[in-house]
Amino acid sequence: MANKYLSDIHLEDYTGEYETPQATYRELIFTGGRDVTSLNGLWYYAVDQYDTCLRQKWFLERYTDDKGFTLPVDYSFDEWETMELPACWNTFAEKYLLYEGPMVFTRRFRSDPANPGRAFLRIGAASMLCRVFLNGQYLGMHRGASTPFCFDITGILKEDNRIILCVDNTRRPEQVPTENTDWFNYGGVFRDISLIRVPDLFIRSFRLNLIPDGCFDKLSLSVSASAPVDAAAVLEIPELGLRRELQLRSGSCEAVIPASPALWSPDNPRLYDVSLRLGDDAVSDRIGFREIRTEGRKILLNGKPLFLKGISTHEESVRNGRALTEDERIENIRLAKELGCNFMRLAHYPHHENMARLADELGMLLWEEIPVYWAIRFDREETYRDAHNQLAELISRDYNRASVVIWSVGNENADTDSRLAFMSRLAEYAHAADPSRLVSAACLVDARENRIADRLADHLDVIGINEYCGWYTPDFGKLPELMANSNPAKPVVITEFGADAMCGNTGSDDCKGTEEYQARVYELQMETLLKISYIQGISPWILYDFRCPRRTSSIQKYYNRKGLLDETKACRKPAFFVLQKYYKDL
Ligand code: GCB
Repeated sequence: MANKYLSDIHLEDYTGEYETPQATYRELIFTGGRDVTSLNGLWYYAVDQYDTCLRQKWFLERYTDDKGFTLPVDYSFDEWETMELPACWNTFAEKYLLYEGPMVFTRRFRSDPANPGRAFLRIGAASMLCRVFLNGQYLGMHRGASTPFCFDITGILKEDNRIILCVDNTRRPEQVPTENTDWFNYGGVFRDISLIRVPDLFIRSFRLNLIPDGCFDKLSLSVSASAPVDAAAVLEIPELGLRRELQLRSGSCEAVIPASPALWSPDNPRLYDVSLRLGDDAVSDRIGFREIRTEGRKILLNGKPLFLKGISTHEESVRNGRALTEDERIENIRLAKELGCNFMRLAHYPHHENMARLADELGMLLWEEIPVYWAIRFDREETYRDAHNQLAELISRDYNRASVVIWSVGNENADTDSRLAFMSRLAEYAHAADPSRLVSAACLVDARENRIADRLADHLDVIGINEYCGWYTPDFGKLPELMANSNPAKPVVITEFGADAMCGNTGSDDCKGTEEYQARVYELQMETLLKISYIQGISPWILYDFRCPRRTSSIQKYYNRKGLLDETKACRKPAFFVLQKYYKDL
C-alpha cells in the first residue's frame, strides 16, 4: 500500500488514463418523449483542488486491502456537504464565488435491474471538463461547458448505484473558450442530469424540417437507429392528418414527405405534435415548420423579407449564475418582447435547450453560438476537434427547433490564416450538417480601412458585425463612414454595439458611464444603421448587465454594464426605451 500511496503523490501524468473515451455528439440520443428518470437533487460534493479523486482513484472505493486491513481514505462521500444540482457552485455559496478548479460530486441512486433494454446517462451541461464514474468504472470525459453528453451505461447499471462526477472549470489556453473571455467562468453541473431507458433497438436521432426550396410543401425527415437494421418506422403528425410508413435501410432513412403545415413565425408560433415509432421505441416532439434563407442581401422568413429586431443576451442571473430557472428564461424572452424584438442572440455559448423550446412556443427567432471567442488556439487540431464537437452537439440538440435560425461559429476573432482555416471548416460543417439554417459569425470590422472586410464572410450566409462606434471607437462619425466604405454581397446583421452605463448614474450625455451617454449611443446608432439597405438585423449588446472579472472600475464593480437593464433586471435604463421606440416604429 505504501507504494501505491507514493505513486499517488508522485505520478504527475495522472490524467493520461482519463483522457479517453471522450463523449461526442455521436453518442447523443434523441430524448423527446422518452422514459427519463431525473438524477437532479441533492448531491454530495467536495472541492478537490489537487485532483486527488483522480490521483487516488477514489471511485474504486477501496476501504480494505487484500488482507482485510482497513485503509486510510481521504474522502467520505456520503458525509460530505450537499448541493442541489443543477447548480453553479459560484452562486451556491459565497466562499465558492471565485473558485476555479476541480470539484467532485457524488450520489447514490437505485434502479430496477430487471428493466430490459438499454440505459443512458445524460448530462445537460457541466463546466468545463467532466469525468464520469459509475459503480467504480470510468465511463469517460466530456469537454465543453454548455452542451449535453451521454454515456451508454447498459450492463454497468445495478440496483444500487454510485455515480461520481469530477468537474473541472480550470481555464486552459487550448480549450474552447480559451483562458480570456469577457464573461464569468461559472463552474458546476448546471443542467439536468438524467437516466434514459430505451429498448434494445431505438431511435438514435430524429430530424424533421421544412425543405427550404420556397415551396412550403415538403418536409425532410432523417432518422437513424441504434443498429444497422432494415425495419419499418411510422411517422405521425395528427393535426396534419399525416401517417407515413418509412423503411429504414441499414439503420437509417432519409425521406421527403409532402405536407403543407401552417408556417411558424414569431407572430404565429404554430407547433405540431409529431411522433415516430420504430419497433418498441417511440419518440415525440413539438415542431414548428418554417423556411429561412437568404436572397442577395435579404433574409427571407417563409419567403418574406425579415428584419431581425434583436437583442444579445448572456445566460446568467445574479442568484443562479448560468443555472437559470425556467421562470428566468421566460422572463428574458418576455423582456425581449417588451423591447419589441423578434430575435435574440444567445451569446457566446449554447444556452439551455429549453430556451429554444420556449422560443418555439412564444415566438422568438434565435441565434445560437459556440464559444470560439477571441484568441482561440486556431493552430491546434485538438482545439478544432473541441469546437467542432460543441457545434455538432448543439446542432444535434436543437435541430428540430423552428426558433433557431442561425448557427454562429464564433465571435470577434482576428482575421488570420489559421483562424480562417479553422472557422471556415466549422462553417462548412454547419452547412453540411444542417442545410435548413443560416450560418454566421460575429466578425470584427477591418479597423485600418474602416470597412466590412473579413475573409470568413465568403463562408457565411449572413455577416455578423460587432462595432462599437461611440464607445471603443470614440469618434461616432466613423459609423456612417464604415457603412459607406462597405459593399457586402450578403445580408449584414449588427451583432453588437453598445455602451456601459450604471443604473442610476445620471449626468451629461457627453459623459461615458452615464445613462444619458448610453441612450445617446443608441439614438445615434439606430438612426444611422436603419438607413443602411444591406443591414438586415441588429442585436445590440446587451439585455442586462452581467458578471465579468475584467471589469473593475467604480461604475462596473465586476459587471459589464452595457445592459439595457441592470443585473437584477429591476431597473430599465433609458436606452431600453430608445431601442423600444425604434423597434416599435419599424
Ligand atoms: C465585444 C464582445 C463581448 C463583450 C463586449 C464588450 O465585442 O463580443 O463579449 O462583452 O464586446 O462589452 O466589450
